[in-house]
Amino acid sequence: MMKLRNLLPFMRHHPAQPESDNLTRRRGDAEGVYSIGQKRGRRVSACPIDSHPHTTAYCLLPTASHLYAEPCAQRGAAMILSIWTIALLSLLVMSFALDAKLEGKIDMYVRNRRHVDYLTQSGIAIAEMILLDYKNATDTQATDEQEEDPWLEPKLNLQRGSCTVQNYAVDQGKPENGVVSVEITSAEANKWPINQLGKNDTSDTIWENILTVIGLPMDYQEEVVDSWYDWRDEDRTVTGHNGAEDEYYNDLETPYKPRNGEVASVEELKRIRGIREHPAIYEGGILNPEEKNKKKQVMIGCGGLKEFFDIWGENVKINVNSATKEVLMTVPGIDGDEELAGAIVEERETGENKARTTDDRVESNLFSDWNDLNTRIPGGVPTSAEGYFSYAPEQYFRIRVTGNSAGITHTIETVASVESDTVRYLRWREDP
Ligand SMILES: [Ca+2]
Repeated sequence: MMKLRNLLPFMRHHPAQPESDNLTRRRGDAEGVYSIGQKRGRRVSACPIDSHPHTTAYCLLPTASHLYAEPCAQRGAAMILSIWTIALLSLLVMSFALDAKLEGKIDMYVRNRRHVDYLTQSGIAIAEMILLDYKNATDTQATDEQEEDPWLEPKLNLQRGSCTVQNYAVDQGKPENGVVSVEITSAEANKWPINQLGKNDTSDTIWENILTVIGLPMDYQEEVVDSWYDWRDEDRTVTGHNGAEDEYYNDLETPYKPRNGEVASVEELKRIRGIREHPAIYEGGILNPEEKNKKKQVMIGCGGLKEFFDIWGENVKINVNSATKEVLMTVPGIDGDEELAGAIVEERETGENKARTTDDRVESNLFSDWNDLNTRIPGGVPTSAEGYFSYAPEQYFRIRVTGNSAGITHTIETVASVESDTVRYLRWREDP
């Protein structure tokens, strides 16, 4: 406003004396149009009688408004300058307002984001609380006690192999302040621990069962298994006729070294001989897509090898209470018996053959031990399978925590090892 006031004097132009003596009306010009004389060495046209001046000329008309004969060009320029100034000031004010609004939004986002971070940290705390105590939870706890321990149900579920806490409001009773979800799954014994399957008879059986269950023809099997043994073992001696050590991998178009040790991820299987040429063995899908005759194409089922191996776990065991039917089929002793594996899955879900107690206690349908398993499955389970079963998760778990507040979501995915009273994180990823 100050600037605007400063400009006003310019808008009120002080006229100079019209240089009428220097102006002559040109004969023959259009009516009312005058010309400035030659004093300044140039001709400039002026406005018609009934219109306002709009050129750089002086007004020459003897009307009331022209009595002072103001220099119209100068007055117009001042007007334009003032309009521009007002516009610029307005823009400045608007930009300040926008900045303030933006900063407000950023502040709000940072606050909400921090809030969601705290929520996910609370989720991790909930996960740890469940992990450190799930083994102590018993299905004989009365329903009254269940109300006292809000985490009893997830603890009991975790004994089965996994549990979920959905949309838990950390600020009790106020979900509008944000919710957190926690998923915990056993990271061992749901699949075979790949690094423990070095060259031996048990590994031979498990590999054969897996390759048969996914539908890999016998012609391909030896190459895959022997190449795996060579990839895993520390020596450089080729196993059988179809194994692969340095010589094989050196001759590849892009050579690389075999691991000759423990793999860091199951995905490494894609690099070994026999599988690198046929990705479907790992991924599932058509083994030989180059075969145009569809009848001769071979389908690799059950999602391929990736669904049968994990890197976590020290024991060559499968959790009978949480593994999939397909994985149970690969246990030595079950040896691909789909009906038997199906019966195990059905019984652990329905508990149809489980002896019932008479009170209203929360009961699990899970198998508690070999005897329980063997007696509840019609016809029993082959004894040779006994040593390959576990009945509860032991040490490794995958945890996924998702916090959600004010439209902001934050996720933590981690693999944890639970040892007595400690949770140790082996992998930690945020917003994967
Ligand atoms: Ca080797």
